[in-house]
Amino acid sequence: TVLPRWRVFFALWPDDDTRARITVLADRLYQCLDGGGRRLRPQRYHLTLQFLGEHPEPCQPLLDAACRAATRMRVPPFELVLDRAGSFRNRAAVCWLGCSAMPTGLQALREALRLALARESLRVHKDRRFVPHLTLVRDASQPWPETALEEPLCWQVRGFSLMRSDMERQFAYGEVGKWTLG
Ligand code: 2AM
Repeated sequence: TVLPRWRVFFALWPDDDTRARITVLADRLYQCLDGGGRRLRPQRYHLTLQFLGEHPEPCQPLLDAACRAATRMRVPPFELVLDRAGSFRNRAAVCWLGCSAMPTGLQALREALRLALARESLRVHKDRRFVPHLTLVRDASQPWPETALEEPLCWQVRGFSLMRSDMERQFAYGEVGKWTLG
């Protein structure tokens, strides 16, 4: 048997300016909230849209079908407001930046993606309730308390990516495809 090696997922990757602003905000949160753990490097900041699960590489048919689905979609660009920080109750070691209200544009993109994937007979994972978040810390010794940010961060989302994460190489990320909204 071939063991799963790749995590496959659609995600939003911040543009350089947004990533720089997230980094400044993250540094402030690390100082205020502490809690220890491993801080993610800014190049790894992302928000997962749909998780397609763990698969043995190279899983080319899956990647091809996911690319076809993404190529067919038409969803307008939107704004994402990151206005809170916290941890999940059931995954307290993960500290993140998130949204207090579900952005309608994000909801629309997720739903369009789900439908397009279904037409390719691909199912998205539903083992986790969708809570939009951008992970900043893993393996924290203390969760971050629910925190409302005084200065919310606005992210103009203009595209999305299909990614794979190599579970045997420190979860190195590879971009399988990238699409522009609109
Ligand atoms: P996380 O940051 O909250 O851990 C690559 O692992 C990406 O896929 C991460 O953004 C991770 O979210 C997400 N992810 C991993 N397993 C998942 C699952 N079962 N359901 C949804 N997202 C998942």
